Amino acid sequence: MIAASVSRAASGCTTERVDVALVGAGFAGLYLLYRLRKDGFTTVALEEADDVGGTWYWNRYPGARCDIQTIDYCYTFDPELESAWKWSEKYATQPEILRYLGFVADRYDLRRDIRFCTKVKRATWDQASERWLLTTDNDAAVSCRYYIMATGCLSSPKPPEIDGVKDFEGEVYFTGRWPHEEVKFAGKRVAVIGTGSSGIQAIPLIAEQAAQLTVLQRTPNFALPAHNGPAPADRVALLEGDRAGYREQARWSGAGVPLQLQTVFSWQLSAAERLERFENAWAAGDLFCMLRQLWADQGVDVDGNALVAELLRDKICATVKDPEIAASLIPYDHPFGAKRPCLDTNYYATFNRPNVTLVNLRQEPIKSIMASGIKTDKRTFDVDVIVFATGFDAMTGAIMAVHPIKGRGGKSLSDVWANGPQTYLGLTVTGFPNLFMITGPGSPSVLSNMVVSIEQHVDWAVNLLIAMREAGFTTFEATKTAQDGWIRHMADCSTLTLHRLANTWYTGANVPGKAQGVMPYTGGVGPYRGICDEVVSRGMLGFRLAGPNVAEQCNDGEIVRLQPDVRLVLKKLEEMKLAPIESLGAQGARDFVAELNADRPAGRPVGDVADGTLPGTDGPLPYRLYRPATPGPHPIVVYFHGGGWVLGDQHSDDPYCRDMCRRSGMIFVSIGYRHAPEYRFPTAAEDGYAATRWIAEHAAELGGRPGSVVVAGWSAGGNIAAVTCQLARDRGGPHIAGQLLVCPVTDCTFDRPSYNDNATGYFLTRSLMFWFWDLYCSPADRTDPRVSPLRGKLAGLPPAFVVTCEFDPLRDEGIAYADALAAAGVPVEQLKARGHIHTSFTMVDVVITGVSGRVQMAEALRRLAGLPPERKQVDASVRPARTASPRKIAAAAD
Ligand code: N01
Repeated sequence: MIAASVSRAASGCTTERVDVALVGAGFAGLYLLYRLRKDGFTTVALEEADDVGGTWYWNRYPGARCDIQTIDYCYTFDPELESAWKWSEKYATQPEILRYLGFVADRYDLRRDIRFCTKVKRATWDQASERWLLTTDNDAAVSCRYYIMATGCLSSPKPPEIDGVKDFEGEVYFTGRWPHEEVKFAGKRVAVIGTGSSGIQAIPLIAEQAAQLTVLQRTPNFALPAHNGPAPADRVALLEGDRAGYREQARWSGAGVPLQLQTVFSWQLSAAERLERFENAWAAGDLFCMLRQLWADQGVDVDGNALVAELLRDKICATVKDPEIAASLIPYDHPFGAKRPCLDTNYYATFNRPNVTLVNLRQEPIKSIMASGIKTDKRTFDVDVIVFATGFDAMTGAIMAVHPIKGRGGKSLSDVWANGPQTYLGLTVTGFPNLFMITGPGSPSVLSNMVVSIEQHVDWAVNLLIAMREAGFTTFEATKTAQDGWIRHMADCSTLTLHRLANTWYTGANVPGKAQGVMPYTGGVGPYRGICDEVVSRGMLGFRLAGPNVAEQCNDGEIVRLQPDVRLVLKKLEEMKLAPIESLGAQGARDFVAELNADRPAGRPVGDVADGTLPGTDGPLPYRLYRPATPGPHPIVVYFHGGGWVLGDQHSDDPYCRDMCRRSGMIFVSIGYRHAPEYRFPTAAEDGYAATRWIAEHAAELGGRPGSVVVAGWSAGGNIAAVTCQLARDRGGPHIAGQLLVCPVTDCTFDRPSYNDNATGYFLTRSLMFWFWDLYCSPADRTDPRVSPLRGKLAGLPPAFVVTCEFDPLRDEGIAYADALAAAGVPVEQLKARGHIHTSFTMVDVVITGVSGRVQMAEALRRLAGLPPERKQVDASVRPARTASPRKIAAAAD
């Protein structure tokens, strides 16, 4: 039992002065109190409820449980606490979690610093004293140096937005504010509005008691069975075998639970293998298994996701006996996982009960609530009880709506966030000095095991306060540059997942009029932790620190300028401590690249892949042809692979060629041109031209559309493509309809800024480019347009689409070539890819943020070939028959 709470509200109007005041006594508030006290800060916690528990205090509705396994959903800061508490079930009930939080509060004697039944009415930053002044509803004000919101993400229930709630004469309950006394449903007619996690947990239990239950569903949600019971033995054994290691793995994982990521893609599995994986995850009764462990593309790609969604739909059909009810319960409007899925116990089977009615509000919306019940536009339901399971003003509601927060210059947080929340790291806000939010918008929070995120945030924040105290600083504030950078990084991260494709509380779409955008950090718990650590190791990058007797410190800047997945790739490469490629010799470098390529994700299926040879100037040249699955003839793209004229072959850009073939609906022919140092300049260029000529002349034999070809190439291949266009113009053909140049080499000088700015650290280095040039071309030949096409005549060349990447040594020469083409009257489009590196677009299914660039390239290829715009082709085999609406989502995903 939780001990009786003690409020120690000060009497009269005295102002309590503390180092830190915090709001909330849930998981975050309790751990904050523990840490702050341990580290010598005077602290007070203000809590509206009369006891600890936070969300677990308020959400007492029947069936409320956690849906992350409880051995993971608990504090890890004190191993003794871990051994002092034993969970009774795999998913603990709300009363057990509340008992646990009471136990923690007692164990560390935290209640003496909590003022219960205290609501903060206003928080104001006082510039003169550099302190926050809090006024409360029980007269006792607080003056604090630091103010911390530990108010949770799902604490502010959202009004139901239905007319007439006040007219209802029966009982009304909100799942998010459930009474402490038992609610009796026996013999009553009950209506539940809302089928999110709360509704889905409560509905089966209410149905067991009520005389009649009417479930009013606006949007169906995906739910899977919890299969609750004892914690799974294998998981417990893992934890107990190496508790510290297990916890550490969780801290660096994607979602705060130590699970291995899947590396196999859906298209590498047969339907039977996919089904087996799905059934195993279904049997495991674990959200994360279903969300992350089936196949690698399920969370990032609409097609991979549609496969899971369809299997889940089959389960609903198999459980619900009435096909019409089953059809209403099946979600079609969002990818699985884009909206928070639910764990249930007998949810779908509940709709087989004779006392349960499902009302599909999409077919008959609620018109109003009346004295006797609920009126839809087709019927009236007389009920005794209405349960609103209508959710929360999530992420920002508890921070903004609860009380005005006025920062520097009297600016209010709700004004500053009127167009959506803006934070640095999800922890701080520019203009609001000395304010922390634990799991604020921009933190991994609700997309993670909350307790893991909370412990990280609290440790990071308190460690900052300690470091400031030691250095004599008394204020911190995020800079605008840092915050703007974080907002950009958040937007980049949101393209890594499918959350942006659903209308949910993650995006603010559940609250009418709320600004919309993905609010939690989608880049993962481990990467987030690494970024926070980097902020510290780079001298509190993005923070202005000041104090009365010390010089102000501000290392301004953006913490992440790379695309999030590019950053991870580079970190992995850094950890591998590879020798510079140029130190390996030509053969060693080729072996190394072959080894790297062997480990990369296999490219996706296309209609047909055929290897062949074509006659070059001095003998046969190998090629690989990729044909789309659609009926031909298709226009042909002659493709030149990357590799600095030294590395690679006709297979080495296989995933890129497959992807572009699928997206553009065009044949790709990748040419095995000869390489340096065995064949130096101008062999590669002449091979490229000869191959293009032969393919153009034999287009029909290859199944292609005769008349003209498009050329494309990446890196040195981009160089060959550009040169081929100049040679074709000057040598009387073939006719080239357009050129796609991806990060091309266009010039022999190394003095453009990108060569220095990006000289090292972004995979392709300045020194590697020196080596490539040396092997391919002697200095005397380097200004020849057949290797430096920027120095050639540019008028009369085919239209071009030129792609450059921000963190590529070759960036500026690519831009220079595009600009020079335009100046010469050639139609040119440019894609300047922010945050990308030289290899971003060819690392298919590794650099997910490269997809939108390849979509643009494919569209450009179609334009260049004179084809109408078309959405990407998707295999019939992976397009489930029932999913009509996900097509819309697929289009949005592109
Ligand atoms: O809220 P929700 P929730 N008329 O927003 C419907 C966590 N949680 O409290 O989708 C009719 O998900 C609304 O319909 P629609 C978990 O993270 C965890 O259930 O907007 N219907 C939706 O069906 C969860 O995701 C656990 O069309 C209206 C429902 O109400 C989050 O809390 C347990 C309506 C709201 O669903 C929120 O869950 C419980 C209207 N005017 C919650 N307005 C665990 O297991 C809203 N709806 C740990």
